[in-house]
Amino acid sequence: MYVVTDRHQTGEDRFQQILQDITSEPGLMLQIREKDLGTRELLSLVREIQRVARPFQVPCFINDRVDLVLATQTAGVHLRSDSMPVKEARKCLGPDFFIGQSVHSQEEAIRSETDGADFVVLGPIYETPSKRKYGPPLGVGALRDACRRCHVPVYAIGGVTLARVDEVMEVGAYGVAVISSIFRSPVPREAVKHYVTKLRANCP
Ligand code: 3NM
Repeated sequence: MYVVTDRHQTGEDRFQQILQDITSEPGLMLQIREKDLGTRELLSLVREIQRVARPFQVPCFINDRVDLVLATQTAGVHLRSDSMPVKEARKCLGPDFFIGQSVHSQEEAIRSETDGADFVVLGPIYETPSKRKYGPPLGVGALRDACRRCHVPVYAIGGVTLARVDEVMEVGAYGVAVISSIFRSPVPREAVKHYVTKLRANCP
């Protein structure tokens, strides 16, 4: 269960509260994706999230910022498709950090794996108001093809709801990445719990 942050969907106070509530749920990993924050603000947010997440050993990834991963020693970086290339990020980070990457086609997924990404996040699989930039949804057929061809874990993102977990797992997804179904849930912790239960039920 890969939860991607977006404090604009909640407001600051509720955002902090949600992070505190969900990090104690087992099976979670977090991507800190607050693209509009300046370096210092982002650094303090990362440290704040680490303070909450570390006791529960929740792996944290920082969107795009290899430098902040090194500074804060989070689990790794989450690269965008237009971020520093995976190979360059690997040169900076070495073998001990994870590198995940967002990809928007099967070809990008394979390239990312070949370049050394540890996992990829493919989307948008479904229609999502959270991100229209990447055009129409790819659909589960594209997810199936990417999962067949990639050896690294492929997470499904974009409009993934609890009701769609079975479908994406059936076609071979390793897990799901979500924003709104957690940050817009009235009970985020329960939402995470339901996702993790459903994901575990789909594990071979
Ligand atoms: N990346 P929600 S879709 C951050 O396709 C993000 O790469 C996407 O939000 C991609 O869970 C997306 O609310 C938004 O649909 C996911």
